[in-house]
Amino acid sequence: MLTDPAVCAGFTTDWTGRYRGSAALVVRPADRDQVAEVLAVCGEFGAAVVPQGGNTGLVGGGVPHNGEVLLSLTRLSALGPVDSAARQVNAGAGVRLSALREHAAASGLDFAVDIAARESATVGGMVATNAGGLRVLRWGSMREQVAGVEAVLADGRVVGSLCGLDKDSTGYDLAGSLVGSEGTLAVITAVRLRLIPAFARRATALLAFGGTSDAVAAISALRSLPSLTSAEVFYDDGLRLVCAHRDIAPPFPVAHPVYLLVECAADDDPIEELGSVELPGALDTAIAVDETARRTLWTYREAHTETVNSLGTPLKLDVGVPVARAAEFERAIRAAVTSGTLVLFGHLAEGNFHVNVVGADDEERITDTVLRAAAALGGTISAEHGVGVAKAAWLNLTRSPAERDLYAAIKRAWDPAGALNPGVLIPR
Ligand code: 2HG
Ligand code: ZN
Repeated sequence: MLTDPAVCAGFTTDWTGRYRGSAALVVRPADRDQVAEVLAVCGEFGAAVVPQGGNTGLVGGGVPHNGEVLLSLTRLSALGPVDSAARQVNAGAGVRLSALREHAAASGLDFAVDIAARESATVGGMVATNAGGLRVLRWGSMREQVAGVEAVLADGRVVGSLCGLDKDSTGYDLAGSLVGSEGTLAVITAVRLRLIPAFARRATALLAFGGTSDAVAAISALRSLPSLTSAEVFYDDGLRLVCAHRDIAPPFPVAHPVYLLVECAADDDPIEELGSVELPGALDTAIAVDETARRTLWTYREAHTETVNSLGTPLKLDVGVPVARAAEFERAIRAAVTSGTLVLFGHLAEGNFHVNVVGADDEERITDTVLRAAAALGGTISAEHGVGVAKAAWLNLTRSPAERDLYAAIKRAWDPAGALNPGVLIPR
């Protein structure tokens, strides 16, 4: 248990510096039963609790805003043996994504979801936010990987199972309810996760286009490849900032408006099949021939987040639109953001844009406009980061009154006293 404000600061501030709260205390239990005891005691004293994993969240959903008890799950880092017959593994909520992937690799397997925050993000938080990341086009988000969840209710009772049955037709999907629940229903203590084959060969290329619609057309063509794993978009303005921040050379001698980073993974080298796809709109292509070149291509994309942070405290809006409407959305956003520095990038195959704005003098208006634009195109106000406190007030854009009534009823059923993560997902 930590109480020194200087020590607690690392738990009460988010990674961007936008959300700075305070905690009555930080509790770091070592296992599920200690989590249950902590919750039971907090219940007795009527103390609200904010669960936290690796504190890599970007929507203010994992930091205490009003002096709650901060429940850190990072010590729940046990990994069970890989069940190769079922291709599943049990992981404590505090297992870091990179540790999970290393553990799976020792058995010739891998975990499907990969995100840039892999060294710090924990699987409990990734399940709680239904994290997506860089390989969703092939294997889906966290929801698709979850075979079981164990969690503790606000009153200290333990629910869920880690048996990982692939077939179970016995009513409500309790584990599924916790995926994307953002710590508002129960505290996830362990998960059973599906694993995938670890492919030996990867081919990575950076393609340049004149516009987003050409990049979308390229994705349609590339989808004919069963090995296609990633299709990530960024733009020239963002690339220039990344190159300056990292002090690296740009990928091409001339600048292009749009870049698409594509990766294929297979048992046999997928480079030839990647090269065989006709991409009429492509203006330039850089293919990584070795691991160093592959890492460099990924740096252009993955260093966007740290580059944006280096400019100031960013406004971050993770939104999604149907991919066929991605170009329309991009145009609308560029027209709407008239102050500050706009940096757009994301996961184009899912129409998932990360709208980052630094130094704007009208953040509230930008937030409202961007979220409304996504909703108006049949999209979502959060594709993979969650709603948190950042977007709770805008949930009405994509959830009807009847659906929000259901949200409130579900919250009451799991957490009658409203002790878990108050203000997150469902506004206070
Ligand atoms: C990514 O795709 C993450 O790199 C972070 O989701 C996005 O920084 C962001 O806005
Ligand atoms: Zn992302």
